[in-house]
Amino acid sequence: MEKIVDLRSDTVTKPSLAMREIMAKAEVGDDVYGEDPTVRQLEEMAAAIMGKEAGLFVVSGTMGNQVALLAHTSRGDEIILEANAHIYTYEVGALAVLGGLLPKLIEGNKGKISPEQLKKAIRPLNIHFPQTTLLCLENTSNFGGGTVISVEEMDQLTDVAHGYGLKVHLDGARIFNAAVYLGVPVRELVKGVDSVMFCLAKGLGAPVGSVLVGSKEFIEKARKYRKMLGGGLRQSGILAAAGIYALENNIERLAYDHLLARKLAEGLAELPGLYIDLDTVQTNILMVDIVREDLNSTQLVDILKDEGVLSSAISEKRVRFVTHRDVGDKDIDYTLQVMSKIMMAK
Ligand code: TLP
Repeated sequence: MEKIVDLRSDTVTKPSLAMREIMAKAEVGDDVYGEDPTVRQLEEMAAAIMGKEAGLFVVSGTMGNQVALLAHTSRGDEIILEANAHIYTYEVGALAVLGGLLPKLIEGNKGKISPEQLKKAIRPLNIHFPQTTLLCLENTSNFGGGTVISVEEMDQLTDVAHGYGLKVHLDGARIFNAAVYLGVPVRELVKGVDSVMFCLAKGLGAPVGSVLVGSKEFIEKARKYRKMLGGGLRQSGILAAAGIYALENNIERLAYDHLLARKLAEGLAELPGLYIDLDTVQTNILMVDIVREDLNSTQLVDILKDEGVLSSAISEKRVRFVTHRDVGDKDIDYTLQVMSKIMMAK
């Protein structure tokens, strides 16, 4: 197999030569002693970009989200999430195992909940009830299909949550995709939330890492939880350097990933046996539903793999394609050609 087009996730991107060179030269120290200047630089840079007081470098999005939950809540609290939120569905039940938290799920529309739904989900004070203390948002929504929550919608939701005394954590794994789609500075989009986790190792192309940002007090607490979870790293400036490079060089290109996802979506929407809600194709994620009795997602993923195209089965009939900096226009043409061959065959 000479050709591989890997559309499983934007996590598969490999660091470029320029990024590797910067990593090799990074100034480092022991970060548990607070002595790694490159990690400190990344944390300060991330906080400034997001308009928050402080930042914390973590190894993964999952770790960033989970230390945020620990730092915001107490055991037995209830937290509100959209039903398909990554924090609930894809983080190995950590919110229950580590945090002792109860999830209150709201069925959203394309990954988004409304302020009215939120108001209804917040528990009133009552001796029998757990206390609702945190709202988690996800922008873009992964399982919503890369859908974006606008600045106005973010503001409305955070206003309601704060009005009831809740804190708000944003799973912003792909927040830069949202900001690029909306054409707004990312700090504008996250101004109402108390904490943001964003990933460097997805569309931004770094090999490892996420950053959690928030108030100084919150980040101090989170730093302690990160240590507890085994995330106190040593000469991690090597990794942080890749993150700095990614923030300086790789944000604007996300627009091209969005363009390619759109092209793929429009091409696939023409084929028989597939359904795509084109309204959801806003950023770099594309959810495709198979509307044919004789084909399920695992089979389609396997057939595609034989042709050198990698994708992910999300549910019985749903396949996910994600564009990123290691795929180009020709790869999308090839994918469309292969998909057309598969769907036309009978
Ligand atoms: N998402 C991965 C998989 O876990 C599904 C992917 O390929 O999309 N929040 C969101 C919204 C995410 O999409 C992810 C990863 C995470 C958090 C967790 O990040 P990592 O994988 O770094 O722990």
